[in-house]
Amino acid sequence: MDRRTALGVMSGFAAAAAADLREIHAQESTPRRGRLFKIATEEACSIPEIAEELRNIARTGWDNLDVLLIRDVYLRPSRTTARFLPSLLDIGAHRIEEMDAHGVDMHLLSLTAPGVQMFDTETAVSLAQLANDRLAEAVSAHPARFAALASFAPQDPKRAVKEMERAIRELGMNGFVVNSHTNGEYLDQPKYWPILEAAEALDAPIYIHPRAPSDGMAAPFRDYRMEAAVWGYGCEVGTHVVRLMLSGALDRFPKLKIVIGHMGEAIPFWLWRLDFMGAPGERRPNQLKPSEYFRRNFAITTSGVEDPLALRYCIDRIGVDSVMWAIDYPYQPTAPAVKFIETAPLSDEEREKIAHGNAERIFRIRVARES
Ligand code: 1DF
Ligand code: MN
Repeated sequence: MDRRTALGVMSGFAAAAAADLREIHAQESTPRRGRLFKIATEEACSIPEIAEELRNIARTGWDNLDVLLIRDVYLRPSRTTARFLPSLLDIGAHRIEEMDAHGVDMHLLSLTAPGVQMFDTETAVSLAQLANDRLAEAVSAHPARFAALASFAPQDPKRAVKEMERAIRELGMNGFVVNSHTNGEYLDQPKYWPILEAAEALDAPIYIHPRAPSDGMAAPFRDYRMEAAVWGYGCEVGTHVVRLMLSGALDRFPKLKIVIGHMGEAIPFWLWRLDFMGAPGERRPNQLKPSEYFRRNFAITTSGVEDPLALRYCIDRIGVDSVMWAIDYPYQPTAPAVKFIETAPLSDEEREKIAHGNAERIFRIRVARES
């Protein structure tokens, strides 16, 4: 019996004394009573066929920043990266054991960065389909534990739309993942609008997940491994989001929902200045203020930012209904992410929304809670 049911049953007793009610309210304001249901929303996985293609890319001399991490994970794993590939490839028993060990109810799975976006068009189209089929299989094998985002190949927007429709309508997937730029291009460009239009029409969110900065802004990120999660990923996705807002692309797709990780990739912190400098005017086509797009079209996840001050700031800035919990498995450890959502200074209502309620609504995840 979960807490809500328990309270419901209790409130049915006409004789419930005022003292008992005070007791219940006192419990409500303490951080934890019943178990917190948790849906982690940026959880990476892969399939052997894609790992093999990435290994091929790692063997080339391609001077692209993503190749650095691809080499570390797929070709020459180090002590710190060795566990990534086996964890990514497991979309079954071992992952669920790990979830159980930490009290994580569900993973919203997504194909790990850079997805299919570094492949030639034909390879990208067919591997996106294959990955979607495999993820859908994993979900139907464990519907209480997994939900999944679909991949598509932005390299071919027309076939991307076809795959997006198949993924939602036939495979029942929960939205899409795109790993930021594709060959240095961003989704605000009109050639990609069919993708934005399809996501809006399907009422399915696009998760813009990081990859390393595109070639055009790569140079300062080439030292100290700055291209990766330490700084480059956030600059890349933050830039993508600012482009979407200032281009006015979102004026055409007012209902489009975009999700970004890492506590909003610093965008919430920038909203005041973005509004001051980027308000509608003569310089650019946006009809709304950046903060208006951000509140209307975006939601964020906590993936890998376990900072209670940043969390409180984001809730106050963009509203608690737009914040979701994530681990970023297997790149980030599960235990601290769980501890964070269970102990962060939040009201009960905020905690329930961030831990699972918002994800259920935004990604249309149907949960099978055991009682
Ligand atoms: C890393 C981080 C790798 C994230 C990821 O996928 C990733 C990393 C290749 O630190 O190596 O998704 N992340 O989202 O922060
Ligand atoms: Mn990630």
